[in-house]
Amino acid sequence: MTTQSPPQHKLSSDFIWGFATASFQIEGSTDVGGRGKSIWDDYARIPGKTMDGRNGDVATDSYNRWAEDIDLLVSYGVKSYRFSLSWSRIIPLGGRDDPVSEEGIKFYSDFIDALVAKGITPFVTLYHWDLPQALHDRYLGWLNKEEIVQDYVRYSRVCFERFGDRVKHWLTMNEPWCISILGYGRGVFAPGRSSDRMRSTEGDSTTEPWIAGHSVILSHAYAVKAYREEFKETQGGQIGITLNGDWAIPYDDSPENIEAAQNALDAAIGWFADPIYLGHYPAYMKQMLGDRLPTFTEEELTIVKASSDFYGMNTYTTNLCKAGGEDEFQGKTEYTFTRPDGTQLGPQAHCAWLQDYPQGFRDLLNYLYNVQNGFAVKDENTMSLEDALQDEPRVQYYRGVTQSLIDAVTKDGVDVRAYFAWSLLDNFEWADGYVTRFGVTYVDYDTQKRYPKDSAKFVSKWFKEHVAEDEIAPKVAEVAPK
Ligand code: GBH
Repeated sequence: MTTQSPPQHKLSSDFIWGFATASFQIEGSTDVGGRGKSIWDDYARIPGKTMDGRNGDVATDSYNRWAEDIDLLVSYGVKSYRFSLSWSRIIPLGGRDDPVSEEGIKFYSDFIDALVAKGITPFVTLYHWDLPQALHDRYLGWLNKEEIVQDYVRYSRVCFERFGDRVKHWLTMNEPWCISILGYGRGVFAPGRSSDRMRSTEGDSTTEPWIAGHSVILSHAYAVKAYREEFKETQGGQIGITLNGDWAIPYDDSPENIEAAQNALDAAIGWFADPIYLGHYPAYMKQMLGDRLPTFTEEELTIVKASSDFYGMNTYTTNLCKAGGEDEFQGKTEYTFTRPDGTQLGPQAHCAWLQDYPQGFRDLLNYLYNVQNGFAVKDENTMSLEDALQDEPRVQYYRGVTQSLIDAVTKDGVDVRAYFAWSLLDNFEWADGYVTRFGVTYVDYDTQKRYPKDSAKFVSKWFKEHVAEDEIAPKVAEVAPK
């Protein structure tokens, strides 16, 4: 019997797809199982920090309902699930000399076992923003390079030791730009430090974001070094990082706006991608920040360079870029969705920063690969359940994204290995509280009942149709004559 190679328009049979979540956004049960506090626990309780004044104490109750979440994943037919571990569940006080919580280990270990038993590949993020509060109290967390690198590497090592027999796909950090800029620059995410004294009593937005970012890069790189030296040979997994950034297009043809689009990419993506993949910070970052940009020693650079086995990218939208302004967090570039002729780039999401523009996804993919993204439907929080489940704008978003994905792979030859849609569930959307919903599954926060939306059906059907069957064991139906 001969096996047929998959049709040109399909993704290869080893293409990984699924949905993503993060520990603090779904688990709840923040004071259960010996968990220590994270920086989001109390931060979300401060009046004004979340849109609806609500916090992550319950979230989607996935600490108790994880078996139900796995049933959902099975019903969607996913190959993989991307989720994050809560550092303070595993090491309640976070530090390298602090005790490991066996209860925390058991929670994730049981969860991983259950995923694997269902044939779902765990894709594990070590850090998705929930720093142990004790590390912030002791030494200001990411602002203290010497301390945090050692504590992060020890935490990572515990995870490799305890879960690495079953977990073969590791992400060190989720979105260093968000950790640094939103936590230590704009001050809209925990720990909420900023020079803006309306927002925060502490912080210096002219230096701290880049100090924090530098610590994140080094922590990532030393954890990867530990994995490669101590675990990779026996466990055989892959490890990398997930950056975030949206595609940037010049507002018009003027040379300064063409340059602005490149500056925006350098300030959002190049800041982390260039050291990790090329071994240096982007020239524009040095030009913009001068000696406010920390420097790597020669030894550090050898560890940072090539410290990711793949390129992980979270991307949601595209910005039109105009030169000007003083916003260093965007590379002194102004973003807009309104074209010179007054039209909009695409349909508007619930959040101001997000419009649907699938061509930008394809263009970005032509640079990068291994991707996650998602869409928040406008006013989904206030509509009826019935209406929310018919989430046509999200379906349209994923229709565009999947078309761009397959075009990038089959027409442009981009080597994309995996795709995760954000998110499996509506969940605690950080500063937005529960107002903004990104899930393909609707969560009724009164009952915690889960309801698949049309977008879940769309995504799962699309990947089932567009990922080739395993060539080694083709299904009978495919080889039998009709
Ligand atoms: C993802 O980040 C997060 O990883 C995930 O936890 C979250 O639920 C999901 O987005 C949906 O938001 O206007 O200056 O505040 C996506 C990247 C970058 C998107 C920051 C929102 C807001 C910039 N995010 N951006 S600002």
